[in-house]
Amino acid sequence: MITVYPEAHELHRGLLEPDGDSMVRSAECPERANNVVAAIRQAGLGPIVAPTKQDDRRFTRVHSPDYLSFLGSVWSEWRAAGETGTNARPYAFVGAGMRQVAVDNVFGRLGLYAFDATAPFVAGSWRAIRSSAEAALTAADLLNNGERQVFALCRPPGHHATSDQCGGYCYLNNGAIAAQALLDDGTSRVAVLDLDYHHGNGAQAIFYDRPNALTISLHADPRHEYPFFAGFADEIGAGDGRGYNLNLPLPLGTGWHDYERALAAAIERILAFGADAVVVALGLDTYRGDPTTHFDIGAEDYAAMGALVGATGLPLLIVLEGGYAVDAIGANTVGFLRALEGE
Ligand code: OKP
Ligand code: ZN
Repeated sequence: MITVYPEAHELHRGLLEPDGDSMVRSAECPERANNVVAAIRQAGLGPIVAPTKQDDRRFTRVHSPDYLSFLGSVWSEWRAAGETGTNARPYAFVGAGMRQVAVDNVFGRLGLYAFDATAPFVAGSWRAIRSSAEAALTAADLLNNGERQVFALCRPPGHHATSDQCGGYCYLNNGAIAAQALLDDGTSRVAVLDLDYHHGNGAQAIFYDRPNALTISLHADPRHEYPFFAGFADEIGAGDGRGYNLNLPLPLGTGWHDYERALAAAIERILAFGADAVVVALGLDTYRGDPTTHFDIGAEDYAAMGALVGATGLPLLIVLEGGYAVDAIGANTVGFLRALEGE
């Protein structure tokens, strides 16, 4: 299997997040991707290639042009405003009854284009964000050229990003951008299967009214977990897309036995839909050793998970999402990927 690895991810470093009364190093750190690529190399999984440069127009198939331009300029706007902090981050958001309006102040712009405070920008963020999405697009092109399974080792992750907002460590929605590229280049029906611990609200929102993109997410119940305000079972799609979004919220503490049943139901739906390709948003934060989450999936279960997904026999584009047990993320990713091929 080919891995597309955006080494520019390392420029997105020194991220901070709130913890109690302090700001601490973010769980979303460069070591995550470094450990995954090292494990893939060590396992001899296949070639590791760099992403190819991509045109903005492939991003604006999914994201608004003004949001894309914000991502590219926010760091210089931050510096031009005289801000000296290493992390540009909003403190104000558009609340109910307020106006979603373009303003000039950089904090206003940060608040307009973010739905939470966990997607900060540092000096090198934009190059990393772009490169991560380019990895997903390169993987889509490889799939279009006849590869059956391709892994986009994306960092930063993407599945929380909507058409015009960042949040939850995500900026460009790598998986949705790849899914749209597949549709644009000849795939009739694409499924996005989100296996991250957290709900894939981004692809859900982006494809909510579309019947040619089936979005499915298995995740911790939003009544107890981030992102809290999306991911409930009654979100089924709207308009022409009604029936083409499936949320499978699971209780905290869910182990492989129950996860497997939900995954089997998801796969059944994908096959009934008649998907021509599947984008898998692979989060390794379902792991029981993950310091930030509360599922009970063991290291050995990732092979079973990969085998189930691989048994669809469909072309697969896997994008990396979360996973914060830094020492285990490499082995767990390789366990999943290896099993996909039926090894
Ligand atoms: C991203 B992905 C602050 C914790 C913030 C944000 C969770 C983002 C998950 N102390 N947690 O889906 O893995
Ligand atoms: Zn997650």
